[in-house]
Amino acid sequence: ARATVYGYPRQGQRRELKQAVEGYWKGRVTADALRATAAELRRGNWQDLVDAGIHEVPTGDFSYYDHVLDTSVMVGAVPERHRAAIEADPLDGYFAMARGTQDVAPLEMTKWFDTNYHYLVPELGPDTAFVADSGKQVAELKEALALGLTPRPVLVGPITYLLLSKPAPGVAADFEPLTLLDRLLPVYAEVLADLRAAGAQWVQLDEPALVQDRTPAELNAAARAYRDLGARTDRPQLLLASYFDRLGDALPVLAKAPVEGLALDFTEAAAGNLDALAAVGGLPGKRLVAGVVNGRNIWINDLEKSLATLGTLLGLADRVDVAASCSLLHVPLDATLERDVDPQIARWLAFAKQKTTELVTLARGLSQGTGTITAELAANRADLASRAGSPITHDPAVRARAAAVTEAETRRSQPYPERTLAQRAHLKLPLLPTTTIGSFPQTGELRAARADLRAGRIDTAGYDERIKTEIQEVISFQEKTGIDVLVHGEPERNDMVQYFAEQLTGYLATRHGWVQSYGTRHVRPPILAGDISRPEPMTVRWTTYAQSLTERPVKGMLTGPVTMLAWSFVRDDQPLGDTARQVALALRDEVDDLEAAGTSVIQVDEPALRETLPLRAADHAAYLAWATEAFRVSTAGVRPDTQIHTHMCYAEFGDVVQAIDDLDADVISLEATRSHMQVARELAAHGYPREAGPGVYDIHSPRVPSAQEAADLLRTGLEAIPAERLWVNPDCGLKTRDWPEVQASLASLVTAARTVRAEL
Ligand code: THG
Ligand code: ZN
Repeated sequence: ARATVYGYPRQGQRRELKQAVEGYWKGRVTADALRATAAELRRGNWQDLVDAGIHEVPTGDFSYYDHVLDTSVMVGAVPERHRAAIEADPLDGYFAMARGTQDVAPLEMTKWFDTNYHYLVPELGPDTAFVADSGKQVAELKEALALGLTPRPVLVGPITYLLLSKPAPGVAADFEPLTLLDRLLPVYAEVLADLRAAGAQWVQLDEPALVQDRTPAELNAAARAYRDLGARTDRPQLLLASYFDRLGDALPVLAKAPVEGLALDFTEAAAGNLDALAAVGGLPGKRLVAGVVNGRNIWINDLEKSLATLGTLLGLADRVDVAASCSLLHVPLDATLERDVDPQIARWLAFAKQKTTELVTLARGLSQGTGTITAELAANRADLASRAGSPITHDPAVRARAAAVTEAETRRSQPYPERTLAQRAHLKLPLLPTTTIGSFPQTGELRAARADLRAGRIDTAGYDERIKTEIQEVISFQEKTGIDVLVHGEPERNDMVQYFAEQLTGYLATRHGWVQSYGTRHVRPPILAGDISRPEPMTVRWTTYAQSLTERPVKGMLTGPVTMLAWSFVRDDQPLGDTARQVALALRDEVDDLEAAGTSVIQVDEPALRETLPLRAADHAAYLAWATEAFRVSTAGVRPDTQIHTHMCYAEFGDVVQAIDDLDADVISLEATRSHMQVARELAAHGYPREAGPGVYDIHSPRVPSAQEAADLLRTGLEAIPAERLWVNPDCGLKTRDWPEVQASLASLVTAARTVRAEL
């Protein structure tokens, strides 16, 4: 048995790739310097892997921006509008597809399965003509060979590639990219032949789309694809990789495919794969790569448990290798860089480097006997015991409170029809009230103030003064513009999850724990390590300060429990629902404190509710039950006349409309501008009974909407939602926009609301 990985973080220890790519965009870094930085990062990663004892290293997993975009280039799926740019300069054309230019729109971006990584969606149509371009794959393979390594190129498989694609603009919406399979397979065959000619022994084809619910036709397509590719003689050995969930009905299909190896996820997320593999009689004659180390969380592995799983698997295949469940792209690079983390807790953490070491240890234990890893096993046992027995993971007060939550505490004291009357009497808002989602532009001065505070150039009092000045400006601007429900603008927050994580006991922040979100953008997810409690109020001070400046209601702004979990690394030693409930109770105290301090409108954002939906429909109901209950636990403690808002960012609500209803929020704001109020119609079709603010200002674009456009959107909204229940707001927060755009756009929004009010 040997250890291997499917992919590694690309950005470098100090995010060198981000600096180089963004420098190239700004003209400060030449193309040659960018290429040199990239080659050096790849070399460094391979060296780390080899030094750790990995035998076969991944190649082609590197990317300047996104590996799905790289696949589009590899198969020649370049949209018409980007073709000229690619022909003029392949690198600039590549970035044009990723980011757009003055004249052409980029590809759309969406989440890679249920991770926080975003890929660029291929655009295909009946006229798409694929052409093989194996240049990048072959070049990286040769780079690794020249270093004397044993490379295994990693490709997005053809089925996953097509299933992640969408109809190009102008192509019928019901066009199915999978119908292009016969055209795509020869292109993959050509790339495989090129890789073999260049010296590849094995190629990994990633097919994570097969862990989602698939129709028999889709499974047939997968069977056909691998019969075709498998039958070609001019190819390396093929390793078909799946991860993120169980394969289900796809498992027998892949087990029968004429390929030489299969990689399966054997972590808890994919429970069922082990039994299913045994049920099909294993993989006689094949190589099995066993993903026993979780590749997407940051906890140390239970080595003995993994060895037990691996021991079972030994009987089911010719050769068993050890891997992480998925690419290590989804975890930060190195836990030893986190010098601020309590040394006690640091022992529980494993980032990409530490996971690699775990894999090598497991492979040694499996092939040479556990006697060769006794020291590692003893240390691992001690670290696991330290975590299991720690007061950090077991706070009796938090546990007792979570266990004692009653059904009544998960429900508002009155139903919405009664609450809305009380809220109207209390808030006295006009019809079609205007509001914003919460954040205002995060200016250079604000970031500088935070940097000054961190560096000790200003003290807390000096920082607080800067925040107060900003809040005064934001409040006075909203009053002048004529907004009805104000916000304080969140100048004190860096990130909507990190800000709360820093103030909750049980959470820890990292300093270098960057994970790629999309392109050159990264997040540092906080680590939800223990039982969660709130030592003191987190937002009350700034909200009440803002309220003291105005007669109009100021909204309290919180991040909801589901989003707090979704954008963190969560503990794996208890059900997610239990963790969500602890966070919900901490937030409930904050909500109650805001109310007691005189806040009449409180918004609890849940942008991640939809994105955390499990990959398989069979798992949806259980997730939505705990997720919606956690939201209600956090918000249900308030009086009937206190108005609870929530906000979600993404446009596709189809599968969660009932869950949105189950949140029982009084008002929900949603992204709707680009889809021309589609969500308003979806909510209406569902019979959504409460208030909603489908956005009328697209904050993802620097474009300022006219009052006329915003009014037209409102009139469209009114066709679905009655005036008594319709709010007027932007699609999302304003923190990424500049002040001049925000001023002009909110003026349009208020004018539109006044115009349409006058028509009622
Ligand atoms: N917070 C957290 N997770 C998230 C989001 C968030 N995941 C999903 C979504 N929002 C991701 N979107 C972004 C948007 C912008 C950036 C990253 C992810 C970004 N990052 C800066 C960069 O890489 O330059 C770094 C920001 C920083 O210094 O903290 O711009 O909102 N937790
Ligand atoms: Zn949003």
